[in-house]
Amino acid sequence: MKYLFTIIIGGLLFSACDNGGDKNTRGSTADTGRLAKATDKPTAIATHNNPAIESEPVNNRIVLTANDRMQYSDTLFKVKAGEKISLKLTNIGKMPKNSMGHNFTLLKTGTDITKFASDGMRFRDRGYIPPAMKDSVIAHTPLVGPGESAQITFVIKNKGYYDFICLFPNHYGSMRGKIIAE
Ligand SMILES: [Cu+2]
Repeated sequence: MKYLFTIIIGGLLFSACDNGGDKNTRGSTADTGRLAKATDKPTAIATHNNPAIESEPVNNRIVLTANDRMQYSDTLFKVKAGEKISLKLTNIGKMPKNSMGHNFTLLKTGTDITKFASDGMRFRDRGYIPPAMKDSVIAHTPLVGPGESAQITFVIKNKGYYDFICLFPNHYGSMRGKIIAE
């Protein structure tokens, strides 16, 4: 079923962008491999009558893996706002950390993802988080190399749609997803 969700979301992203969205960035969606233009607009999947979103279970324990093909294992999570969320990210790849490290970075609604990720590339020693935009981060893990895991806990105070990305340089095009807090 997750594949189906991703395909539906990918399709929505694609059509949302065709109507004048951000045409500057594009990447392959994580699971389908089809090309989709990236957007930082929350409207991309913010359709409350979308059956994929409706049927996604609410779970504040997130388990995520990342692989050598720049993919997360899942790109849509639904959580309860105002309650503790635990997230475990495991890098199941084999490539060295300095060429294929991964992290999870959850951003506040309205953050310019393209600017955040491209500015962040210059700040390797800060985990690729651009200092001028660090207030846009709700939570993040450190970068994890092959076989490594990182576990964090955080709270999303307000209901809404939130983007998460991998901050390793040039990964955010395909390594991105949504957390819906309700
Ligand atoms: Cu990555």
